[in-house]
Amino acid sequence: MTYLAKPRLHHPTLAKNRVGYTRRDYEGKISTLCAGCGHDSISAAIIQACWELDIEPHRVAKLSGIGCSSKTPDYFLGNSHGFNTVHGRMPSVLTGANLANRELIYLGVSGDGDSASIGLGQFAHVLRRGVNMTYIVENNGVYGLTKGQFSATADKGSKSKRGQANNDTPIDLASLALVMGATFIGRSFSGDKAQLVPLIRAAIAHPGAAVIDVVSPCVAFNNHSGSTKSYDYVREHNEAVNRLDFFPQRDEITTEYGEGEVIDVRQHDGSILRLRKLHAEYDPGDRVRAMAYVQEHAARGEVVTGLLYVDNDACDLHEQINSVEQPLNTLTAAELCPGSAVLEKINASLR
Ligand SMILES: Cc1ncc(C[n+]2csc(CCOP(=O)(O)OP(=O)(O)O)c2C)c(N)n1
Ligand code: SF4
Ligand SMILES: [Mg+2]
Repeated sequence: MTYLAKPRLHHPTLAKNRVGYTRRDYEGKISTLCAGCGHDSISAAIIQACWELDIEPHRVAKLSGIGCSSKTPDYFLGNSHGFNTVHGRMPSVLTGANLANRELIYLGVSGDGDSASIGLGQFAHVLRRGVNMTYIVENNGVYGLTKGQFSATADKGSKSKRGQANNDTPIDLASLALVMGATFIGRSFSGDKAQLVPLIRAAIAHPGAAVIDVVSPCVAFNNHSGSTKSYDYVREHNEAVNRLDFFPQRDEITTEYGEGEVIDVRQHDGSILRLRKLHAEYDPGDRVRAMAYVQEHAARGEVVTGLLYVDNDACDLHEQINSVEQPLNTLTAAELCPGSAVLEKINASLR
């Protein structure tokens, strides 16, 4: 219950990261979600990833829409900036915040209803604009908060709790992200923390639009047989194409692997994505083949997970529009409004 405050005292022996915080310093309020909801496991993975990355909580801005998934930012990073926006509108608010201050780390949290129905246009545009953020979709195939109606990501033929079949073609958000030009695309499962935490770490470090579609079972409305978003179904049909580990620039890589077992992809900032291939032919650098691969496997009822695509030359919206580097709130009035003479000159150049 949110009115039950978590004890603020920490055991003195709790491990601290390089910026002096314990893992508990990245927690939020006590979750009010149903016990066993996949979304709580994703919150735990976000907490773990931010703690491991030594991020100072006040440098993070977490934004969400409406839904059980969009409530979760209340349950992690209690000392970060937060904005619970309107249903499906998180991407445009995040874009505005990012344009005003590029120094924060932007974390967008959404649901399949929030992103694939009312917010579908916003989802598409924030990706094609290359806004530097980590966009996590907590995908359970239903509108959990409003009692379990099929969402647009529900698979054709999958059954509701009452046995009714879904006749609509599903929207695959990872495939859509590939088409819309996102430069980091992952898919994971809330029940697979070992896969999810490194994906979140790498997505946060990625200097462009990063999306992770996380299948996150709704235990109240979509965890029965006949559902393709249940714990059992995803465990049985999970086709992981690779296993990712992420090493920030400062970390020394100590684990040894035999030749050919892993590929290391060095990023511009010196960090390393270490990929252990589970499917030899899968190349996360090939956007077009990734689309075909994901679709072919979806047609067989398989859920392809892992790092699906990464563009190592990604650039973000600020680079494309050549915007000012300083946060807007640090500029003077004269810099923000250079006066009528300058406006006159701009207008004249457009005539
Ligand atoms: C403008 C508007 N339309 C409809 C609603 C009702 N509504 C609240 S949450 C929701 C869907 C949430 O589904 P999803 O994003 O998948 O989140 P989940 O609860 O499944 O995590 C809807 C339709 C709303 N709050 N605002
Ligand atoms: S209704 Fe579903 S999505 Fe919402 S908290 Fe419960 S299990 Fe999670
Ligand atoms: Mg949902």
